Formats: sequence, C-alpha cells, structure tokens
Amino acid sequence: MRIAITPPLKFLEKLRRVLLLLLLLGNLSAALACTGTPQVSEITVFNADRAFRDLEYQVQLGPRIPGSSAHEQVRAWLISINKQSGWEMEAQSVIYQGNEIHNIIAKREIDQHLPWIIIGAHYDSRIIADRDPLPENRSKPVPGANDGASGVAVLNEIARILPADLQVNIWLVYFDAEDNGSMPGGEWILGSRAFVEKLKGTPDAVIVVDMVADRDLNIYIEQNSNEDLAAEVWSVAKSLGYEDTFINQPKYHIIDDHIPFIQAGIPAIDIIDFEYRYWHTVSDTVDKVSADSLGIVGRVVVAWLLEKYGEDN
Ligand code: 1BN
Ligand code: ZN
Repeated sequence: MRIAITPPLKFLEKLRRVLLLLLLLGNLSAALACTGTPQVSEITVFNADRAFRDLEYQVQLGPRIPGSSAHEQVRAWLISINKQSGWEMEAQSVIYQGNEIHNIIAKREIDQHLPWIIIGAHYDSRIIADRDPLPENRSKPVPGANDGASGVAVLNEIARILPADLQVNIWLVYFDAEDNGSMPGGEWILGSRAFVEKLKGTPDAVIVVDMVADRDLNIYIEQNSNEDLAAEVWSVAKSLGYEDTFINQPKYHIIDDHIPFIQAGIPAIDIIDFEYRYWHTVSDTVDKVSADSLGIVGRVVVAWLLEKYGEDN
C-alpha cells in the first residue's frame, strides 16, 4: 500500500532533514533559529572532531618551540580563529626573567560586576624529548600532540560554542613557555608566571587543561589544585557519566600553569592526565590521542560553566 504524503507532512519531512543536516554539522543553534523555534542557547555542542582537527593542525606545523616559526604561526592562527569566533584578542608580549614571552588572551567581557573565569592551556611544546627510551631521541623536540596541542584544541572549541548569554566574564588564556623546565637555562611555567605578575584584578576561578587527549584518559584530582573547585568539576563530570575518566581521587603534585594563580591566592585547578607513557618523548604524536578524550574534557568544562553561569542560575 502506498501512503500519500500530504503537503504538510512533506514540509515536516523537509524540515526534519534540514534540522538533521544542521545538527550533523554541529550547528544546533542555527538549526533552532532557522525553524523559528525559540533560542535554546543552553544546548551547547562541543564538537570533538572539530577540536581534534585543531590538534592535528598544530602538530603538522611542527614543534611549537619558543622562537621557532611554528610557535609564531600558532600564535597568529589563535588570534585569527578566535576573532572569527567573536572573541576580543590580546597578544601579551613581555620579557620575563630574560625570556621573551608571548601569551595569547581571548576575552569575552560582559559586565565588570559579574564573576570572572579563566580557562587556560599552554601552546608551546617541549624543546627536548628527554624522557624518550632511546638516547638518540633525547635531543630531539617533542611533537606535543597531547602535551601542548590538546589543551589548545579544547580552548578553541569552547571559544566556538560557548553561549554568548552566560552570566560571566571569560578569558581563554593560551600560555607560552610552560614546558622548558629541568634543562640547562630552562624553567617551567614561565608564561603563566609572567601572566599572573601582570594580572590586574582577581579572577574567581581558573581551570587549566593540559595533556587531555590520551586515548586512555585517566584524570585524577591534582593535589596542588583548589579542593572546592575540583570537587565541583569532578561532580559535573560524574553527572555526565564520566566518573571513570574523572577519577575522584587525589594523585600527583604537578607544577603546571595553575600554580602561579594558587600562589596568588586565586582558586585554580589543573585538569591533567599524568599517566601518559609518551610524555616528553618523540612518540607524543597524533596516533596516541583521540577526539573522544578531547570531547569528554571539553564537555565537562562547558557543563561546569553552564551549571554555574547559565541562564537558569
Ligand atoms: C606538564 C606537561 N608539565 C610539563 N609538561 C608540567 C610538569 C612539570 C609536570 C614537572 C611534571 C613535572
Ligand atoms: Zn611537557
């Protein structure tokens, strides 16, 4: 039996297909807007594949070692793509303890009376793979697929999809020179130290993401991190069903870009998977990391922001 599709049904079917297509393209708000459906800006889709493409892009530029052309290119790219996503951009260039530092800041400032949140990640990669099992590799650079490119990829995608009506001022900070410690003339976390030294005002909370793309993602509560803020974020992760990834146990004390904030009395946490066997080796490459992992971390951070600063709160 043939069922004739009446004109209204045909229209609905067409509409359904347009919606599906737009949804597949990850553009949910455009889909809702074009049907005349009321804006549902709190439905926010973190597109893990799109974030992963940003990770791949950085790795194919080459190691993002301070002073290199890849390091300069990644900065220009961050400024350009975040401008396209509607963020106000600042390139902060300073000399800090004799080092040239270039932090990149994306700002969305709504109202100075609202809270102020910083989400950060380092964009540089380590100059030497000094933990590589093969001695001949230990003077080569780290590709930094996980250690460097993953955090940046999460920040970029947050910049693309974060609803504009959140009741909060947000800075996304791409820190320079995180990764040159434990070697002659080098230091850890220079970019974030320079940033905090120059910071005017006190952010309410800081979340740093680093090494968040391991295919086998295990994120414990880093023990220098602010306990209350960590409890909030790990609880959001649990509510999303990610309790096997965001493991609710303290482990490791890590010197990362959250430390200068903690030292300044600002609540800060480090979301980091420190169980990555390719850490500081030449094998920290794209085949060791996954879009799914970026998606989990991105969704948790976005869900935390929505829970605290979304319209209903
Ligand atoms: C994170 C990624 N870190 C370096 N690359 C910070 C760190 C410093 C972790 C020292 C452990 C020891
Ligand atoms: Zn590192």
